[in-house]
Amino acid sequence: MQKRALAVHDISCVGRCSLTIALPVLSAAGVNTAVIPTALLSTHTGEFTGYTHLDLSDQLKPITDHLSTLGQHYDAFYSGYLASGAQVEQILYMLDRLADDKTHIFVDPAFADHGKRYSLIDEDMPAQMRRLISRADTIVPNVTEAAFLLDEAWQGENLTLKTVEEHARRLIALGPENVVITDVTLPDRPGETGVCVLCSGMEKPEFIFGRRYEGLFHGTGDVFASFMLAALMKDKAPLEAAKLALDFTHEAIALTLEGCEPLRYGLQFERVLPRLLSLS
Ligand code: PXL
Repeated sequence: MQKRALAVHDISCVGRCSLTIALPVLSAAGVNTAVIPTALLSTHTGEFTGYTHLDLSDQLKPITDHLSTLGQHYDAFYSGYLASGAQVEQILYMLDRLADDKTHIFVDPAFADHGKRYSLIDEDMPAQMRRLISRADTIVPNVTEAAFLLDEAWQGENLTLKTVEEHARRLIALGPENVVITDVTLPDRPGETGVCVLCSGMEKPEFIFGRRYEGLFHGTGDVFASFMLAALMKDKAPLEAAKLALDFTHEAIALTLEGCEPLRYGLQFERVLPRLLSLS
């Protein structure tokens, strides 16, 4: 039977991120994907200025209440960028009404990168997001978000394997079954970047590394997360899904660098979708 997902992120009109990635990627995986937009922006907030921003918080409860009358089962609930920490309360409300015990709750915290919260994100977000990840099956924070979620300082270029392992263990203790920490770059592995995967039942976290590409690639976390959820919806185990997602994301970065579009417009993930279409 065709799987169904509900993707809850912002819509940024231009500059691939959030729903403009989640929707095509999940669709290419054959997943029927419904959306609830958390905010409407003209562009994402990295490397663009003058963007518009409409917080859609007042729409979330009425949309949830209406959708809950339809009685549909969602195989995945996928949350990403939220307009504010306060919106977490409404996401928890959505989970109570639209998810059931067979729904895979996949949370991309999507609020910070490179040691800093995104421009519009309030200070309350990490504490609120901690409530949401405790309800999740899978979380995919980057190294910055992992540190914020644990109330730890960002280690930047001094990050060690041991710290990432410890963060993964402390995050899994908060409730999720699978923790994937992305954007792991270590001083003793120059030229490489990767992810740390810890699933319940694994004795220790596993690291997967690939080539590091120099540059600021906007929306990379969203591309990785969407490919990982797509692979999970194709019944791949979490570790295999993370490996596939990393591979697809690295290919999208390489193809983007071959093109001549400015990097702020995001990764040319569309060029990798044929591979996802043929993934059995
Ligand atoms: O890619 C994460 C993201 C999503 N949505 C908006 C953003 C960002 C990162 O900057 O600004 C609006």
